Amino acid sequence: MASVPKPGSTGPDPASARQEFYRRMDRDNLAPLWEVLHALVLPQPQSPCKPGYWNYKAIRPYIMEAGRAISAKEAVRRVLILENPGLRGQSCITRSLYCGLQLILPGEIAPSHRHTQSALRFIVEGAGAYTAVNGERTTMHPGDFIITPAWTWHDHGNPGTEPVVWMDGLDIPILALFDAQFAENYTADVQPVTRNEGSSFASYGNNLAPLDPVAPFGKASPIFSYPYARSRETLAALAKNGAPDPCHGWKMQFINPLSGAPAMPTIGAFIQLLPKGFRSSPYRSTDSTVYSVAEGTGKVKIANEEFAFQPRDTFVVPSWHAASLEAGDECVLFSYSDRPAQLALGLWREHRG
Ligand code: GTQ
Repeated sequence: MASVPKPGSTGPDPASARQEFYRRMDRDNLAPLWEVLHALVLPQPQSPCKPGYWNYKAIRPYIMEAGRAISAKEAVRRVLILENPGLRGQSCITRSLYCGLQLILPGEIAPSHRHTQSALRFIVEGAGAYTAVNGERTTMHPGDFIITPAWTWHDHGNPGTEPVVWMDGLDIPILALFDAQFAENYTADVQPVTRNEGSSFASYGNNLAPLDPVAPFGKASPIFSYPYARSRETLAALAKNGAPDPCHGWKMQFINPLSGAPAMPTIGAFIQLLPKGFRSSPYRSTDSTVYSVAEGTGKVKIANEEFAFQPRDTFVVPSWHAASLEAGDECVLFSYSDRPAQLALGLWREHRG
């Protein structure tokens, strides 16, 4: 039956006429916004990133098996990637961040390279391995927070007697988003040591700075190791003074002492103490956050999911998911997120309660 074309339509059947219109423009790499607008501009975050939890006891056998399957040198970095259950196959734990657990066995080295991605290490198990950053080595202990600023030469080695496992956090998806990746290998597997261990910390890590401080790593902190002993002592002192924050307990961020800014420009890192029996108020923020449990047992509720955690476990809280923490005994949690990047762009939001 012939019908009078309606205003704005191009034929008798508006729906099929539109489909035909879309097919024609599709050949010229065009698409109609009105078909996808609702999915492009959302009233609030609707991340495909899901809550995730990795029990260290359960996954440790795979990490040790990786130690038998390939050498650190052959692998370059012998790492099991923690993939977000909602983002499988994309090598990421959130949409903006990568997370992996790296193993280095006694006597091994992981060869020197540099890249424009920034990296952090949080030591999960074992001591005695080192990471070298632009000519200075730092020895790893459980709970240490170590950074590898963008474009710094870095290699890892284990002259000690026990396997060492650490969490790697990198901004790989951010660099991919901007198509701004560069990387190169050093001319030797192990870079030369040019400064004594502890020199960076002596220059910048004791509330003192040289009279003409240079920023050796640009926007990133000139301290590349933040020892756990210091962080832990600070948290213990804070907990003797005043009440814990209802959402976070006592929570601090790792900073660049030259600027007061976060230790790296794209990735923020935090450490918090929850007193025994603490139950937090729900909290949400736009920075999806990865947690590693340094001490204590407890529970985290993320939207409708609940996970019990113990030391060395990892969990991830996606953007704008309400999270509540419950401490069985006293807990120390390390965490990292893309908060500095969001803050720099004026995007970061939080909501308490
Ligand atoms: O140590 O340089 O987990 O380049 C992934 C990529 C670690 C590293 C990772 C890397 C590194």
